[in-house]
Amino acid sequence: MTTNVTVNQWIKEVTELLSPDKIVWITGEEEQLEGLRKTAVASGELIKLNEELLPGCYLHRTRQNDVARVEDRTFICSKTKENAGPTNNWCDPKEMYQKLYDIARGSYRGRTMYVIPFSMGPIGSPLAKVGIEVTDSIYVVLNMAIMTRVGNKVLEVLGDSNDWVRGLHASCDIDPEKRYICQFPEDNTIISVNSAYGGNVLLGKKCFALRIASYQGWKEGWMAEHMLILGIENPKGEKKYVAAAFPSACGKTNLAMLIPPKYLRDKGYKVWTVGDDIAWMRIGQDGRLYAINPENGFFGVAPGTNEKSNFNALASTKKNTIFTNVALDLDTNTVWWEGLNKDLPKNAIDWKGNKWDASKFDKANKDTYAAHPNSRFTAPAVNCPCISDEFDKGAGVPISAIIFGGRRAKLAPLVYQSKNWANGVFVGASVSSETTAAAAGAVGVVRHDPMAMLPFCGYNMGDYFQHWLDMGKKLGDKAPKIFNVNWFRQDDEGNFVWPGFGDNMRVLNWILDRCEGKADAVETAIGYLPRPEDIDLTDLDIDRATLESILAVDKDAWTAEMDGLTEYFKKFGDRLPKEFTEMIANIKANLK
Ligand code: GTP
Ligand code: SPV
Ligand code: MN
Repeated sequence: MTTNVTVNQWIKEVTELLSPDKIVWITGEEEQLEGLRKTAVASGELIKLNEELLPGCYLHRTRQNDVARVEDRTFICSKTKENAGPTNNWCDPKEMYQKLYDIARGSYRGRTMYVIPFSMGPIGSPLAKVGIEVTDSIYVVLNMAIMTRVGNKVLEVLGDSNDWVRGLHASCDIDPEKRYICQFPEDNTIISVNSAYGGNVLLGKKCFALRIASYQGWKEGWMAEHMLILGIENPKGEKKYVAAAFPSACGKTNLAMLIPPKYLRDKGYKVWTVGDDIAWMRIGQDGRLYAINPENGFFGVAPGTNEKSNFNALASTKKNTIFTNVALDLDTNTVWWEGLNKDLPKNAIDWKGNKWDASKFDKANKDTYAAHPNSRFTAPAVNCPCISDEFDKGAGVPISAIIFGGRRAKLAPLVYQSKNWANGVFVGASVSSETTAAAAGAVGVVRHDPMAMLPFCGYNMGDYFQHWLDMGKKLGDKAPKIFNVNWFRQDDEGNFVWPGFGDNMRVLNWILDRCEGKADAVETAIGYLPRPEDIDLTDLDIDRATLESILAVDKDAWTAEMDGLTEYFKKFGDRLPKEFTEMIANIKANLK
């Protein structure tokens, strides 16, 4: 409870709208959360897992129609359609409020309204911001208590301020036809109805920390980005930080927690995780760009996570973790997913709640999978063996390099460096990537996803590109260097060419060396590329010709890519920075 007038007024309004039987304020105390876990287990909302093997861990299954973000039902309700821009669904705020209120009205009847005060960023950090989410789902409360900092302390730092984000979540009937995820950036308000899954309902995450915050950053002169943040410590003990934007399910969590190859570990290289999904970045007093991770946990993709691919992520899930839509191994009362190990469980329940028949498992048929391809773990960041000392400090870490990337079977080389900040902004804006299971819809279709922010930019993306250019002008020669990477090149048989995962450290080292002017490169039409000998291949079984194949710039394919980009950029009309058109013309001329 609080004496904040704006908070109390809003709680009164939503109470009248939703008609809950009871109101419970989330205090942040462990005792209260433990009581909620017990209630959820009793109702079947959560399944308690093996306390010895997975202490404090639970499994939750969502409805089969509610397993991912829903981009076609996500709206930016700014006053004018132009301000939402050509890449967002838009609806007039008045109309949308009315529609959502009609859907949500009375829907908490017979239920409890949980009020969750939460902080994005360490409580009280000058870079942190406060939100309040009301929900009728204990699953949401428990996930928010892992993913954000919740409770009374948040209300204390908020004081009498009106600078907080309103988040209303109502599960309703989980009716996909009435599902809406709506942001009202000018009102600091989010309303989400008829879903109970991840990014649709943990309103601190994509809705606030990206869609609302990107709008705030535009207005206030900072940046909210879909980026991991990691620290690389060299043998001298010096730490450098990089931020990287890849689309959903394209390797942020993996890169953020990577374990360097043995020959680099032996030399003393270490990697520290600051964040795995979202970065808020501001220009610091020394003129450099500083980043914080506004989250407090990881909502990570389960399938493919194993001891070898991502040891640190797996270790993070060994206690106090909530698993969503993975399989339940009845013999051990633990969880399983495709890619965890080779021992398919013999006695398991799949993510749909049915007995799973391992003998019918067919890699090519997702219907036979035990875990949903977008099944996830919600794990506290403190569990991560390589969590950075800086994670919980509010000051942020100085960023040396910004990396963009996507999932491209062809074309995009392993790595290249942009020619300068403005060209780097163009490189980010030109990211295309194959769609993944993180959002409902077709998987594996190449689409434009500028800065990995297509589903998350809370305003006109033309203005967003301009904001990036303006930040570069303010940063001047202190601006991070900008790179592009692609871990996902495939050969003609569909195998990944680059080993990826921990071996991506070899590419990070080239990137950092470039930042310090210590590594060579060749200038090409698209940017600076390493020569094959510039990437350290110690202990790696990859021949030079193979490496050359993913470091080549195919002139015809790149010319076609530039033509596609020209078409795509047309949708931004006069809001498209003029620089971009000039750069495309330049690249095409240089490709000839
Ligand atoms: P969101 O949480 O949706 O934002 O995803 P993310 O960007 O954090 O992706 P994540 O690290 O969870 O990786 C998604 C998938 O990509 C997993 O199946 C990984 O195994 C796979 N992956 C990650 N890094 C690499 C890599 O370097 N090479 C290959 N081939 N696959 C990778
Ligand atoms: C993503 O889709 O980028 C995620 C998962 O990180 S969700 O929280 O569902 O958005
Ligand atoms: Mn994400």
